[in-house]
Amino acid sequence: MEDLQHEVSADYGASQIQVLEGLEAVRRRPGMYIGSTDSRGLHHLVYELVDNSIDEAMAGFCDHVNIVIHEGETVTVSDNGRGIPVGYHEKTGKDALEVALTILHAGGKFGGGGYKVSGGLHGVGLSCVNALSEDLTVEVRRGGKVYRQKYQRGIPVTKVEVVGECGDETGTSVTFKPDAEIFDEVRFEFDKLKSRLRELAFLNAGVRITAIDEREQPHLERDYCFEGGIRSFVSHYNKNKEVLHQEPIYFSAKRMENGEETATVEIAMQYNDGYNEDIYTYANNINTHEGGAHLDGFKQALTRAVNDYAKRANLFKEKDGSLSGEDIREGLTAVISVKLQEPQFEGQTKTKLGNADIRPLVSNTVYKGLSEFLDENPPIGRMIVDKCLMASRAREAARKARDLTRRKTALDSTALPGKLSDCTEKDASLCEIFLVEGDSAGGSAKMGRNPKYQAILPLRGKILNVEKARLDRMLSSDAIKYMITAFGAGIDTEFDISKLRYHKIICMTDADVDGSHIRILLLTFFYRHMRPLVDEGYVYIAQPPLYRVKRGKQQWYVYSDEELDAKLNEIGPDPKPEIQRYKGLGEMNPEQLWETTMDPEQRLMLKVTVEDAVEADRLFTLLMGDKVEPRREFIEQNAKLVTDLDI
Ligand code: 0RA
Repeated sequence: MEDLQHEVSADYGASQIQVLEGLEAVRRRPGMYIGSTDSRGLHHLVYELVDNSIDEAMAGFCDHVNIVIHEGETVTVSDNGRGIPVGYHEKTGKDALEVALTILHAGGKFGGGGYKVSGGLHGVGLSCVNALSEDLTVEVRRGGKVYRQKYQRGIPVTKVEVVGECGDETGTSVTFKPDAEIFDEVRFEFDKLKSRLRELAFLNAGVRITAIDEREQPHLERDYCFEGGIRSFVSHYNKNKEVLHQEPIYFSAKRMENGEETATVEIAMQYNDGYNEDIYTYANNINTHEGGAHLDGFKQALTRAVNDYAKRANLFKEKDGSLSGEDIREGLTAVISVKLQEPQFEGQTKTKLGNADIRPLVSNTVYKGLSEFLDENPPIGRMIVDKCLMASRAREAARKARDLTRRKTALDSTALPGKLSDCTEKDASLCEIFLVEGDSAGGSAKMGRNPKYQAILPLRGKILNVEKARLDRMLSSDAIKYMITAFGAGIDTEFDISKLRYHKIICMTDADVDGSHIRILLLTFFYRHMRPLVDEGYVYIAQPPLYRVKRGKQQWYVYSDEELDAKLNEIGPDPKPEIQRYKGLGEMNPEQLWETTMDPEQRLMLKVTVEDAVEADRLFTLLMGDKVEPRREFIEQNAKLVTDLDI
């Protein structure tokens, strides 16, 4: 008896040490587990928990996930799934619940099949969030009882306790407070969470995802549930566009092996009357920005199905030959979502799906489904083929126009735009170019800059609606031509980032409505026509200060209203400081512009992410598209933003 007990506790000791080592590893190198400790990493904590609940939903046991941001920056994620198992866990001698919350890689160990964690962490999510939280409480409803356990920085501070009864309700709820020792700043952004939650609701048809921000009075609430799943997603993307057919076309298939479902694919697609190709691909709810096997399968099948149909239906004229994939994808919005057991993420940013066997599954599904759809809906089929033929002719015309501009610049190799004040440094990795709104700010920037590595290109007037314009017309916009020649890397399919002359492209616009308009235009242009700039993180947004606070000889620049309040508090009311609000860059003299916005030692800049560019693109369509109603709605809904910016 004596011996046995000794053995048990020795065993317990060993597993306890393992746990502490595991948690310590996460706390020492949080970046390895959640990417970073900035705002992005902070929000990642919420996504990790939501992903666990979504996994439970994907396994078919959960249809509601709720997220609450409480006062004091604590967050609760709860679901109505089966509840994390509780009770004695043989191997460790602890409660299974404690194991799930403290042992890395515990997630999958309970088996249960289905698709493993949708996030990138493969089951380490719960314990990572736990390790990185000052306080965490988990509550499980299961078998008629409510169980609770509390932790601090991953270490249990209570046992698993029964704290109530719940009838036949089941579910899991986790409340955590991120550790201020770990994160740069603990401040959740409801807007940031909202877009990911909505995306997850689109990707998991029928799952209701609700979110509440209790820090605001009245509380902000969102409720996302889409019975149409990715069909609704496609409709959402096309909301402000004229569509060629009312309902998105939808296909799905499952792969079964030995009676077990091992993969599913879903595709929704809809043409609009624009010229862009918008294909969003996902694997296990993760946006595969770099594409991969599912995208390849889709493109191949789409090209074959449309060409075969056009031949079958006699829609080609002799001279047409066949349609290229690019022509067929013009004006197409599609969402491809695959779920598979062991996703392989490859590529530079680990967002390219590697699983080759998913390619034929997608391509067979699309070929078969689309061929049937086109045969059964001849008017739509004809419309699609007509549009593709038009794209093909326009592409030919654009190619000719582009040849022309290329020849012009090739003949005259110093043909940098006269407006450009270039820098002297030749090593592109050290060079920056400021795209400055207006000639007067351009003048200040030119005088204030460091001419060795900072170039200035003033942009005047409207940049042109890149959404509607084809390449041939776009090239008639001076601003666009100047940017293309100044950057030196070409455009569209011929864009060659190795030729780029500046590794920082910095948008410097005023903090008002026009400024944000121009910024949206620029980002949309880069996203549409110089995509690698965005992917490689070469695009930045300058952050000029909003105010200058001055007292006697001392002065401070502040970049937001919150910062202004803080500064005024800090320096006190006596003697009364002088506050200047900058309405535009033009109000700053060259020295001020340098000090506050351009000097690499002092300035604040935002790096543009693909998500920012996608959002800019969406806003752009809204502001520039043909539809008037959504534009009015946007301006109404953002009246506060507009007035805030335009005092
Ligand atoms: C493994 C097994 C079972 C449930 C879960 C994991 C589970 C984990 C989380 C995390 C957040 N919400 C969750 N919901 C469920 C249950 C196995 C069974 O009951 O047979």
